[in-house]
Parts: sequence; C-alpha cells; structure tokens
Amino acid sequence: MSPEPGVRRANLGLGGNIGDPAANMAAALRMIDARADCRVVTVSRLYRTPPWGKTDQDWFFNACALIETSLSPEALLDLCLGLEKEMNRVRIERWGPRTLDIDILTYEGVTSDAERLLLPHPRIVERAFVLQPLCDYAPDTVIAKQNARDLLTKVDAGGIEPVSKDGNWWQALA
Ligand code: PH2
Ligand code: MG
Ligand code: MG
Repeated sequence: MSPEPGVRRANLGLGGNIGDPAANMAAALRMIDARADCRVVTVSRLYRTPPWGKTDQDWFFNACALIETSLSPEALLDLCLGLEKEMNRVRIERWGPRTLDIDILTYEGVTSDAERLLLPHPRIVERAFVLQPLCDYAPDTVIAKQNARDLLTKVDAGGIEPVSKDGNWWQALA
C-alpha cells in the first residue's frame, strides 16, 4: 500500500463543531506546517456547514488543505489522530459532535481498502462540506473517476457558506 519513499501530496479534510473548532483547525494546520516532515501548501477558505449524516447537532466549521509530506499514509493518519487527541477529542458516537476531525481525503499515488485507512476517503463523493472547500483550490481532483467540480454539482450544498475571505485564516488565528 505504501509508495516509494519521497515527498507526496495529500489532501486533508478538517472539521469540528464543539468549543472553538476554527481555532483547533488553525492550530492543527500550524502544527502540521511546523513539522520537518510536512508542509502546508494550500488551504481552502473556512466554511460554516450544516451537520450532515447526524443532523441533530451544531453546525460545523469545515476546510480542506493540501499538504506535502514524507510520512507514509499510515504515519500521516497517526499524526492526524494524535492532533485530534491533543484538541481533546473524545469519540462517543459515529458522526457525532467533535472538537476536531482530520481526515485524509487523498494521498498521492495511493488507493487503499485497508480497514483502518480507506483511500481516497469513500464518502467525499456525497459530502458537500468536503467537496465545496476542496473545489476552492483543487476542483480537478479526481475521486472515483469524477472530478470534484462535477461531484459538487450532484450533492446538496445548501447552507454552506464561506466565513473567511481567503485561505489564510489558519495563520491569523491564535
Ligand atoms: N463530519 C462528520 C459527520 N457530519 N457534517 C458536517 N457539516 N461537517 C463535518 O465535518 C461532519 C459532518 C463525520 O466525520
Ligand atoms: Mg475522522
Ligand atoms: Mg470525518
């Protein structure tokens, strides 16, 4: 499953709806960028999004980020889960409220059907809260043989609104 060593590009999906999720997402991106083995290349605008899947919970903040990393997909997943833990995430119910969620959406050159890490992320295609931010900077990303721009036209993006003017929000927040 792991490609040859080297620097790869990966897209991350970030979200949260408890406490100060935007600050948690910003802090996580800064911690990723500060590492020697990762670099944040591009970040989408920050969005407000209605809860999807489990609708009786607060609205979310969501964003996507393109990174470059020398970490394997598995090591990148461990990093993401570690950052979630650092932001006091507690896992209680599937799709339930969370302080911070970081999902690997795509990892360059890798498809995986491993139980722990499915790549590309299998539910991107149905989630406007992922497709909309991803289309800010990478509408040509191909998932399940379709590009993100076309996939976005097929899902309900109602209520999703950008709340930052550009992709620099994560650098400015404390
Ligand atoms: N994450 C979920 C379930 N539902 N809804 C929105 N709007 N944003 C999310 O990040 C989200 C969700 C599980 O990962
Ligand atoms: Mg997750
Ligand atoms: Mg998720």
